[in-house]
Amino acid sequence: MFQRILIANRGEIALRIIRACRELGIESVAVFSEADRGAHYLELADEAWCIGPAQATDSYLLIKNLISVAEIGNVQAVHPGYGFLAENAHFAQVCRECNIEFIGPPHQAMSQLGDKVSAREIAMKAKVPCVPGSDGLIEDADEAVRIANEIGYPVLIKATAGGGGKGMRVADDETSLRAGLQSAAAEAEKAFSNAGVYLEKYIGRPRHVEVQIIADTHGNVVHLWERDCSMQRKHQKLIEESPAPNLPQNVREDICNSAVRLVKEAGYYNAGTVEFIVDSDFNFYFIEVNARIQVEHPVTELVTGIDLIKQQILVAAGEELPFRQEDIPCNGSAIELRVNAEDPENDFRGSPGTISKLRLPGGLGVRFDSHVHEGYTISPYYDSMIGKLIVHRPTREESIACMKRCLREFTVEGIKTTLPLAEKMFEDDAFVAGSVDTTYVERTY
Ligand code: MV4
Repeated sequence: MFQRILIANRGEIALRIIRACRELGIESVAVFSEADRGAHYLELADEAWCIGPAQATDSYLLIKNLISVAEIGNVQAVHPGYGFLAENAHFAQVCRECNIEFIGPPHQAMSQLGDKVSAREIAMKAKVPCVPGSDGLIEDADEAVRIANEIGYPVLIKATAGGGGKGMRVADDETSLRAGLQSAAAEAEKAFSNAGVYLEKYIGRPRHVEVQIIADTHGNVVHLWERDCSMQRKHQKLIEESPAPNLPQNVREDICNSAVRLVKEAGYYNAGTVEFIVDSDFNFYFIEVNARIQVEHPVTELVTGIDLIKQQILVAAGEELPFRQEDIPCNGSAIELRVNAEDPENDFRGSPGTISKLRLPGGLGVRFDSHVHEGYTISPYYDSMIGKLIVHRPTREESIACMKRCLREFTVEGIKTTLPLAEKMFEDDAFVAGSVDTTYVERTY
């Protein structure tokens, strides 16, 4: 087992990993940029090292500084959290070459699944339903037009090195397809240094259902049920929940078992999420794999009772999973609300600043994962999420009632937050009915 772990991240996920280490009796080495100096969560780590200025490319993304801390901090493993270097296969490789265990998937599987076209090929081999589309990258526009005529418009042009919606274009006819191919390839080249694009039939108004997976290095792979993340705006999730509302049990099991088959086929291990879209007839289609722990992992921890960060560390240390698929329940209903320092009245513009007053909700089934405190200054250098409010109750109705009670108790002053929008969302009839799709928030709010 590891004696010391470097946490190559910041904020609420760094605190989350510090807590898991503490409970496992593992020392934690935290890092901070000048913008995060003095944040209270750093005091909970055994050590905290400054790795550079606020700019992420000179601190949290700077591999050589992170590896330097790993060396002088004498750690045996590094946990990347999410964002920053969590899905950077080069970082995973550098860690392993420096004899530091990377708490995450093997870099080969990370690269293979990070490439959307090769992920589709693996999915098809594993008999996981994929959206009808091109068989690999699009080599020329005429080929694209032929494929689009076969699968029918509208079609979606996607960047193979993209993800999370970046570099996607919808085309309704041949003209917009030819134009879309040019602009998507140019954007992909600029954003990912990889202009490769592929085609998929556009599934209108899909739900976003993702499956939590964890696999060890002994061939054991289990799913930890699904999360519905359809309440999102411009690919930024606002609310996530488990189980997915109004999804028939047989569909749930098919989606979750498909995710297990895909991960097995890819030779993947550690935690990961297999993302699907689901149409109004409950047909589900594989979209992409997120080869990291995700922001919304607490939703799954609450319905399964499994500490995912601890399991990641144990798997990275070579332990076998301590549970089998039949041991994993999905108890009750968990709903997570992301709380962002953004102004919903101003197109969700970031609202950095100092929190002058903070009153947190509590009570049975209430969890608030956050690094902030009264007097904390939200930096403009990093993402705007200040915390996640997660509630877990026996039924979805009770969870919604509990969330609404928490929102009445929750007070944040000194910055604008998305809390006023949250109150409206939890009152929203379509949301309460569990019938929203991924376009709902943008169409309604
Ligand atoms: C799609 C789709 C419709 N049809 N693929 C968005 C980014 C990545 N998660 C995949 N995404 C989508 N792929 C086909 N063939 C609709 C989306 C999509 C979406 C998917 C999941 C969650 C939120 C979304 C928001 C807009 C579009």
